[in-house]
Amino acid sequence: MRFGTLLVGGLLLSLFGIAHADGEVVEVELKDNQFHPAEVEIQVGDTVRWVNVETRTSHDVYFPDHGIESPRFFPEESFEHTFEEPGTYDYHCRPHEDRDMRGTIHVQQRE
Ligand SMILES: [Cu+2]
Repeated sequence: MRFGTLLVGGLLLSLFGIAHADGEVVEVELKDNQFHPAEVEIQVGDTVRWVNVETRTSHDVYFPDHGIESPRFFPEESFEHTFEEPGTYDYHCRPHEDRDMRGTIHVQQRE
């Protein structure tokens, strides 16, 4: 059971995680005016990289409660942020807030 859990965890890490200093880098794609995935779980010290994969639309990433904001970025551009405090971080894209372009980053304390 424990071995199975470790195996699945390792597989998920190898699929979604990319080594980056002491934390992982998790990618969120900006596509069709949505964040994919909209909900992400990471650990303290991990980095989220938002990658614009649209054909022509620009977006931004704005956390109104945490003072984190990106400039507007265009297809093939990205923005990243490393989360150093545990918590729930709600964000949205300011140009597309009225289209419900939003997401949440859940940052867990590293064990
Ligand atoms: Cu947008």
